[in-house]
Amino acid sequence: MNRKERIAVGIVGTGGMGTRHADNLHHLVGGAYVSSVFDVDQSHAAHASSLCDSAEIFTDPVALINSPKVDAVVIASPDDTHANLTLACIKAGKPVLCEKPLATTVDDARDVIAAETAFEKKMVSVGFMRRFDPQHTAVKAAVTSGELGLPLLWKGVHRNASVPFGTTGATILTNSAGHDFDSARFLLEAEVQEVYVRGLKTRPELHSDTTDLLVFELAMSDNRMAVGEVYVNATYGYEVSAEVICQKGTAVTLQPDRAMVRANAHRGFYVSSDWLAPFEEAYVIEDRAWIESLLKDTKFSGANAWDGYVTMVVTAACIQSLHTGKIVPVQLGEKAELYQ
Ligand code: ISE
Repeated sequence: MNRKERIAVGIVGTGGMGTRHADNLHHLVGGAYVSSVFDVDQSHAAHASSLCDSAEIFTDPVALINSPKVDAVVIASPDDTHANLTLACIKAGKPVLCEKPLATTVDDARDVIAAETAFEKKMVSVGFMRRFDPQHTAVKAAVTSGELGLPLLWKGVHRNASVPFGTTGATILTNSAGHDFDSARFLLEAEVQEVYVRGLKTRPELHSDTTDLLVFELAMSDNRMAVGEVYVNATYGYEVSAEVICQKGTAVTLQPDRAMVRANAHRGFYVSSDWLAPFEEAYVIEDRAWIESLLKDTKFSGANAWDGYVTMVVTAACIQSLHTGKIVPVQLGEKAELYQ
């Protein structure tokens, strides 16, 4: 891509997440505008287009990717379409911000790594937005300051109000827990070596394949470890937190509470059910960082294809552990020069 003053972005998938990126990129990110949108549900695409000065509506995602009016692409379509669409972007020579997960199988993630390595330039960014969340980056700054001593343990909580009926443990590990695996790697600056996962169905009326409360343990490099709870039917609302326990102190994310509410003989804070709400700022910062990296042709500070691949390998090991009840080793294979 030649150096441009403004990047024309095409959005593939304009559900909640894609529309959020479209709105951010078109209105809140200098140096970018949304030129094109696609969604299988054309009414969603029309809505996103109306937010972005009538961006062109496509009926085929690959036609959008190949359009001369598109410089860079955001992929926010269903998870199992991510890898193929990312490959189409690499083939077209277009930088892509792919929502997590990069792929839903290790083989597909490996194909992306292989294609990008053959292209000999980093084209793929992955939307692990916690890396841009002010609470998470404040924890990272405290840990890397050295004041707390060596980091030892990451402890995470990830609760969703509810998920669609019948969501399996494997889907929860792929779609939700990937954020936690990436957060642990990011905050501890260590690699996952072994995983162990347990899970249960929290209500008898749920589908028999459902494992909606999961607990994982990760053994990590450099004598570090991680433990996390992922509970996707928590009912009361959406919450995420991460704490890093170090030799001499700990740092934990604070919830961005905006007001204390007094009502009904009670004093407290609202908890949103919407998972986009607590990370509103993180998504804007992420989109800005991505566009800046494209305008200046510099390294994106967020997750790359290698991080997306590693998360998928860890996820696959976790699915195996959940199903077998055993500790599963994580084997990443060789890291190509491009990602060193
Ligand atoms: C969703 O796709 C997200 O990315 C949210 O951050 C996560 O909490 C939720 O579980 C996922 O379904």
